[in-house]
Amino acid sequence: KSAFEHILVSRPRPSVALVTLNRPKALNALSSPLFKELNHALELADNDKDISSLVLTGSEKAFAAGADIKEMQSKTFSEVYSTDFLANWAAIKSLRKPVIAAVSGYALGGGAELALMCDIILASPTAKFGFPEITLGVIPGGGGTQRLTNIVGKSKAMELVLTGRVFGAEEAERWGVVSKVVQTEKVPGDEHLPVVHEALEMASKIASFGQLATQAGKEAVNAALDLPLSEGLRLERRLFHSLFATNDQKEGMAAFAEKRKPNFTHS
Ligand code: CO8
Repeated sequence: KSAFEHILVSRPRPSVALVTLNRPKALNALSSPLFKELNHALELADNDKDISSLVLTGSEKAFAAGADIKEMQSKTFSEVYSTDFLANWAAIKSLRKPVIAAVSGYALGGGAELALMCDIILASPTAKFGFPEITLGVIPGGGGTQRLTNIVGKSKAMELVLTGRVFGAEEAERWGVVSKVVQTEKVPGDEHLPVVHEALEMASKIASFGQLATQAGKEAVNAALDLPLSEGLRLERRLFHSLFATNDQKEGMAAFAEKRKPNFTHS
């Protein structure tokens, strides 16, 4: 367990870091002090050779109910503009290692945006996503209008951003916002919520492969959202080529030929 005030950090599986947002009294509302800790913890994990993948979660009731409205309430334009407020709340998207969001309960506003910055989202059937910023006289500011639109298309994104309507796990899965809804039966012998358990299992699976290949896979998929197809295909092919310079490619293919398990060394 960690010495942080607003988050908990643990290593419940070999090579897997679990980061838990922990402001229960405010439904994990996202504040500047919380992000200071979160960014620090994420950077440590990203630079730790013994960590291969991460899981980010909240509580059963709330992944995060948005940015801390009480912190934002009295801010002025000159303050938010001159400090580029929110810019350093997006550090998670620069991580090289895969991050899985395990969402239970509210993921609203900045909470939904934080989940969308992760690489994979798993949801419990209780998950409630939404962009209620419009009800507060603002709009999403953490990438919601861009990342949501990339996933669900213009009409649905407009509806969600302009009405603030909350949507559940089932719709989120149907639209591709989440990759899977995890049922709520407790896993015997596991202290975690089922959705967190499943995310840890997935993170362990990812951690069983070579870090260089998982990093390249993440880089290539992310490029699909940014680059024209021809450039994305070229980047993918170059990354594919580059992996032939790694020991893990030699080991992975030798293990297949010799009908044994590979022993990846992340080199
Ligand atoms: N900010 C600050 N405090 C909050 C927030 C929040 N976003 N959400 C909940 N809380 C606090 C409540 O004020 C309350 O505190 P207190 O006990 O001191 O009054 C406590 O958490 C419990 O909340 P409720 O009593 O309201 O609990 P309910 O179960 O009745 O309701 C809801 C739960 C529906 C989630 C309700 O709390 C709610 O509507 N919260 C606000 C949701 C919201 O509007 N979120 C969007 C915020 S704007 C935003 O996120 C901008 C994005 C910026 C980009 C970020 C990039 C990562």
